[in-house]
Amino acid sequence: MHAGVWAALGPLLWACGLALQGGMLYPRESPSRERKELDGLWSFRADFSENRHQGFEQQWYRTPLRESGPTLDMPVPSSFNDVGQDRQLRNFVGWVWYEREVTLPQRWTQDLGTRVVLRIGSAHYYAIVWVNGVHVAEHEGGHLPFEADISKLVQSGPLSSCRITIAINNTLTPHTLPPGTILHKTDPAMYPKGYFVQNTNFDFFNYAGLHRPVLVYTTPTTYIDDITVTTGVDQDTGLVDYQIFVQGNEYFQLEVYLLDQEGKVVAQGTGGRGQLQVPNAHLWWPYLMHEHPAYLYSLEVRLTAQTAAGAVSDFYTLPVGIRTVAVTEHQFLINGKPFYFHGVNKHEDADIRGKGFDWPLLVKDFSLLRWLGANAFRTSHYPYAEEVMQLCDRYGIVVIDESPGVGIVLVQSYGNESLQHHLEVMEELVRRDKNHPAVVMWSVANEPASFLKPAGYYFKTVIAHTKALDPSRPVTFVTNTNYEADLGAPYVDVICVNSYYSWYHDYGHLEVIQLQLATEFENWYRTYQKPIIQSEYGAAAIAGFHQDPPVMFSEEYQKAVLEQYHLVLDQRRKDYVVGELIWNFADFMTNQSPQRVIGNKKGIFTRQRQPKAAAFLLRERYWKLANETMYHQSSMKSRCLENSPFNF
Ligand code: GCB
Repeated sequence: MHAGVWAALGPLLWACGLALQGGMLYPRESPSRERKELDGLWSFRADFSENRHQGFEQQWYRTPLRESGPTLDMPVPSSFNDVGQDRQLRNFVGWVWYEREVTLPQRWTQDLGTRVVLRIGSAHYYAIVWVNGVHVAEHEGGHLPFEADISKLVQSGPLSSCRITIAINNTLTPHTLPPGTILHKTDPAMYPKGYFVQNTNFDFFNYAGLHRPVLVYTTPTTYIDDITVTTGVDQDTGLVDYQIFVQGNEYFQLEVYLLDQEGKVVAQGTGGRGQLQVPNAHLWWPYLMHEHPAYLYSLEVRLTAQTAAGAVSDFYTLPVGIRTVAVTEHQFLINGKPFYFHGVNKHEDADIRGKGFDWPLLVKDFSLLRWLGANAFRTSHYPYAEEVMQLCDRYGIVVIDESPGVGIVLVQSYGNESLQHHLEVMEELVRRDKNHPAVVMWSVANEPASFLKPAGYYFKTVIAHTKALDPSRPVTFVTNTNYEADLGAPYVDVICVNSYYSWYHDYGHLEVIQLQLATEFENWYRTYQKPIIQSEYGAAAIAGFHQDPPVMFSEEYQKAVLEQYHLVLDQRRKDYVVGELIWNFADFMTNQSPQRVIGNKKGIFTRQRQPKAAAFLLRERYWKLANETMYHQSSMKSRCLENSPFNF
């Protein structure tokens, strides 16, 4: 590795091999738990020094950031890239520093029976955290939450305020997920001193910063650390298997109540592990598959323990959807019924905020999904915010939950170091998302070079590990490799395949699509006898560009490509094709290149979420599919027809 890469990474390397500890329950308020959100303006500085290391050399975490130099106001959550006018900051690679002073309620800092936890929803890519200058956490990976117990620090003095400093490095190396490389260009006739670039093999902008909510929350010192729920169905009875982990005390009692949406207790149990049986259970059904989709029960967990200081209670309520998932040779089953994915691939991406979490944007996106008649999406190409997953549970939008394993194309990225990290990321992802009924499949990677020799062992291991972590869900990875060359395909449960006929080759020749797609489907199915999802297809269209007969980049061409795909999908969905996910829901930002026009324009909505012509085409198709393939209940059918914007 070039010395400069080490300089750019710095302490990134300290943390390789950190073991996973504890649960990662979403912080919810309860009679025993409080939370304080730290959204808003933070102080910020990018370390532009040549080795990107001045912040560590001068220990910027020791004193308020404003004392070591000028700072900017930086909104959280947000990417730092697009909020200012500075081109250098937009493209910055290296360490940036965030800081925020927080005043905590007095009880949190004085009651030694209270545990105070700092939680960071996501910090892309590598983060180091200090509280009042004391190192409390490090985390690798930009899309999953991490926490630090800061009770001792905030309860040690008379002050109820604390200073949180977070240093974040967005550098990607062959061993990060996603991987990347740093290239130093040293020809003095061509490049200024210190010039380097971050290369990646994925097609979205490497936004960075504090992308998701940061908060401080409390629990008692004896607390519910983790809950795992899996569900089953036996005739009309719903089965809810639960396992609860407690920290802080060996002696405790647990009571568990399952409440329906009216607040009525429908089942109860005691102890850390058990099965609840729910007669005449309301199942969790996907949107458009049932007249009451997305039914959620509430699992109330009550912990009591005796401590030296007296009795302690902790309460946590988890939403639970009762449903089953299964895969046959040619079907994907939810609650025993064939499910056809008609949906989208998304990105966490928008103007100004980049990958920053934003409630209005989230609600808009779900409005559009429902308008479209989409019943599913894939979290291409990394785990999305927890709040997104919660809305999927509530609205019945089925999720293929993807890891950040995108752009794994270098041989170095198939070595042991990368593999170990990939396994850890899958652990973190499963730990975070295992209880979401909306999540029906894990995707361990997108378009890796799965034909390279080490890819077979690599994917066999990652997929087996994921199945061991969660035997209740199928596992896939998304390929664009030829069916004969793909070394990962034997291990997946569902073949997810991307293709761009008449876009990346045979430009403008719409007449090749049907033949090429049909041949591809047949080859995959003949070789593996597994259900297939068309996990990406599409064409770019610049909103407002019109050309008839269709020409690439016009709205008409985008529509025409989709229509050709749909003809083949309509034949094969009767056999073994179990889904179609358009690339992409909305236009999104990418690196600059002559192939991209201020980002990738394959959205059926613009980046501002306005429809292109293809959105109306897909809307018509998805509602039609919903009416054809839904669970055949006559009342459901009439209801769907009523709500459908079309009259079939
Ligand atoms: C793909 C990738 C996706 C790209 C897309 C494209 O196969 O999975 O990340 O954005 O193609 O538009 O080229």
